[in-house]
Amino acid sequence: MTTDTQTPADLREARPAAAPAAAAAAPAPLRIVAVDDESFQLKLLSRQLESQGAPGAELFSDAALALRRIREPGRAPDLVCCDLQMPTMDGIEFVRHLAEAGYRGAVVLISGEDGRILQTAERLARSQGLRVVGALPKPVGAEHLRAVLKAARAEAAPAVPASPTRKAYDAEALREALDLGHLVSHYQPKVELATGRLVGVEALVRWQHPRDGLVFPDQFIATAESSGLIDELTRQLLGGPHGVLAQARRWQDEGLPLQVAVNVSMDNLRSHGFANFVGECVARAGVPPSRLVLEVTESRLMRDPVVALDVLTRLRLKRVGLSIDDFGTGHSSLAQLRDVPFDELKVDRSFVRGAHADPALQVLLHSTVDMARQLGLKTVAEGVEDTEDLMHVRACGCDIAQGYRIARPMPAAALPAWHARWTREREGLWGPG
Ligand code: G
Ligand code: G
Ligand code: MN
Repeated sequence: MTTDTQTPADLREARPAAAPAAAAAAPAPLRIVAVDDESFQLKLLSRQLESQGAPGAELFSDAALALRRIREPGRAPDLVCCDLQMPTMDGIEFVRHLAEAGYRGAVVLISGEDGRILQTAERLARSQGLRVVGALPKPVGAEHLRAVLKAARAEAAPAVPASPTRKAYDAEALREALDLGHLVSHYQPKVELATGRLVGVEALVRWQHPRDGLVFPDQFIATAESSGLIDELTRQLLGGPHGVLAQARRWQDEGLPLQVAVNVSMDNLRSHGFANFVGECVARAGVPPSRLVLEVTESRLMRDPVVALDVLTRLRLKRVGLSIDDFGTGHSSLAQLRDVPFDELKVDRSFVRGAHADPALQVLLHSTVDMARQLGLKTVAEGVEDTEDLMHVRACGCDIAQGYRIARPMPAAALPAWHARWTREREGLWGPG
């Protein structure tokens, strides 16, 4: 019915904002600004850049002067390299000013400090919207620098205008979408790390907007919560004729008994009726209750923790799975683990991505998995984006993995073709069997 049914699933899930910049035809010379209080280091860096095909960097030993240069209208550089340890204005402060100035180019952080500081600085810069293409320890290696320049060139290439269709939708539009059945679930596979086998999916809501195309939940879930529509949204997605449980039943009939996970909002847990509703839906679908997992994030302050706890505990008594989502981000706290009878823990993707190369993340991941095991919880690593991370979460003893390396969320109809491809790929990664 809608126009995007012809679009391949993978393209549909490639969000506008995440679309990679088109490859530049002929690489234009990069305009580079480098900042370091030590002039020797500056010259060294400048020479290294030159030998990597990026000559003519403008060098500043004073961060304030560099900022003034960067702010010059119409002359923004493509790449800013900055040292963290500087006496008058340190790199953290410099980066904050860069973000405030609306600088849109690439950033490279350089430091002789220990790796944790560099990584924290990198996260800090990213969280302010800067495009960090590298964080390099001193002395800067040629290999590192080459990779960083490549990334900076990709960033500098004429980009697709950022996220053309991002906007927030009001309650009225959402109400209509619910009535018209425009909200659908896409499904992201979850694979068992011991074998690589597909064991479940997470349902993620999408709005098939007749005019704007595929709209993602960050553009309407908050509205659904604040306008009281979240209950109806969840009920429709879970128990509706095209809902997640009906789909679980279809998979079961096809010999694929997949566990289905559904995200619930704290607002769903404010009425005692929710546990009964879920119980009825599961019974009507004709799947065992343990086939369903509800993922809970404490996205807002629990308004009535007693009711939420009552609902969650009754769901567990009915054998519905409960998962603590985005674990480690502060929304999900140890107190919740203490109080709620969860049986699955989803490690937030910020502890997963790049963990194979980050000793601090490794410690956090290992100890989270260890704690979960002692509490009898399964662990799911979210946000597994590359093979290194996949192998790393497997080595860490996580039970299940989910992420773009395995598959992006997709319509149910696309799952069989993906599954066939994955079965072949799995042999390569896990061996036959
Ligand atoms: O792909 P992604 O953009 O789907 O999801 C973004 C966020 O939206 C995630 O944090 C996810 O938990 C949340 N989300 C996705 N689907 C639903 C849903 O059906 N209900 C609720 N409450 N949140 C959802
Ligand atoms: O908060 P929750 O865990 O429900 O959110 C799931 C979100 O994570 C969805 O928006 C989903 O599209 C997204 N997601 C799934 N896999 C990956 C991944 O490998 N990398 C990133 N960056 N996001 C992912
Ligand atoms: Mn989730």
